[in-house]
Amino acid sequence: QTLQLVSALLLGGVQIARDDVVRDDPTNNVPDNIFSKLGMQLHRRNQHPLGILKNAIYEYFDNNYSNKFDKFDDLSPLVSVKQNFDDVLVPADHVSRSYNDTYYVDSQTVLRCHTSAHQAELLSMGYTHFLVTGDVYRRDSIDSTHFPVFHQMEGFRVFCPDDWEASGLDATSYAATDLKKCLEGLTRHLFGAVEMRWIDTYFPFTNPSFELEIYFQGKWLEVLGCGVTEQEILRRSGKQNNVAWAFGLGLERLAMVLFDIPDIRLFWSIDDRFTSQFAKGQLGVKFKPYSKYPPCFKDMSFWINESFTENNLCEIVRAVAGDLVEEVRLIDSFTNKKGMTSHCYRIQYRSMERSLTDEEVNELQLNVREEVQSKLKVVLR
Ligand code: FA5
Ligand code: MG
Repeated sequence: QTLQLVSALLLGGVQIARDDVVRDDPTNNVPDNIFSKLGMQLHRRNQHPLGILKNAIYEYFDNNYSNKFDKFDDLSPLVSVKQNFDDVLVPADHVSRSYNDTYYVDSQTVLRCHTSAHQAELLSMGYTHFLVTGDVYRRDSIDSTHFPVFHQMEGFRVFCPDDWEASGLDATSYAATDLKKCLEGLTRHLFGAVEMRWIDTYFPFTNPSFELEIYFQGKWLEVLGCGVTEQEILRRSGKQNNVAWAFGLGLERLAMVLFDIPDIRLFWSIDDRFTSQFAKGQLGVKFKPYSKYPPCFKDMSFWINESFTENNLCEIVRAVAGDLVEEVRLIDSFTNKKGMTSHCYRIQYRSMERSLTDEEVNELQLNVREEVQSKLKVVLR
């Protein structure tokens, strides 16, 4: 087995070998196609839409806050279960902890599924205003706005009693108001006018919690989660007299809207018809699709079993077809008299760069069918 080293510099000074991340071990579910993305750090490339966006957000914070935000963008994505979940109060039985949702390197180490994994540590190091940008990893569904590796920027701001006492508001309302004002200002800085709306939601680490959605390609697209930090998180780092807000932006989602990028896979393209369209500091240049190659659809039906999950199916399709898969969609489901449930999935293949041949797609589909049968132990119909 070749030892593929990821550059030491690229992972916060930690040298990581493939054997450290991908293992044939039941406590490890990291496939090679995910390992190959580690250390790419698209968000640190000034000519890449994600780097251009990160820099534009930095600019907003630099211009609008006299109290400078400390910036981190090369913290290692390998974090402990404690950092990723416990430190941000994710309950022991929360779905996000499952092997179905998160990539585990071993039982105590994960590929971070959000940049919130760094909140508690930075807080206890004494930082009170900070931005953390990084690649995050999730087992997830497959379509044009979801990818198993994407990028987030975390923002965190701590307030002192002096900040809210003069306002006449209670601490929580003060922080929530400031948070929304900050993010609405950021949205205007990035987009000018854009249709957006706030949705109430739940996160274990904030209360109240909100999501911001932006209208894009005829749909509301969720671009960020945020809220007023749970007091317990502040208390644990000795800040029981403070209040704070936090947000987590999905950088691809914002960049899709800003640059008119229709498919999330394009961020990984090395085709210069993509890369040459973006330049340092140029925010919101509209992407001109160089062509749209025809999609190819393949359906497959099978009887599911108790352990079947859609994320597991998507993982297999990704492992076989890589970026050639555009969408995996459940198109039919029924349960027969014996209580057996059948699912029919439509797999959409399309290359961003060229036309796929029938032979090639048939081969992919054949491999998907074999893998699905042997790994998921389902009965193909
Ligand atoms: C979180 O990850 C929270 N940590 C955000 C947060 C931080 C809330 C601090 C409160 C305080 P969520 O799972 O909703 O939340 O993800 C945040 C954003 O990441 C989403 O709004 C979306 O823009 C983006 N996102 C989520 N999943 C994917 C995916 N598979 N591909 C691309 N972007 C995604
Ligand atoms: Mg969400």
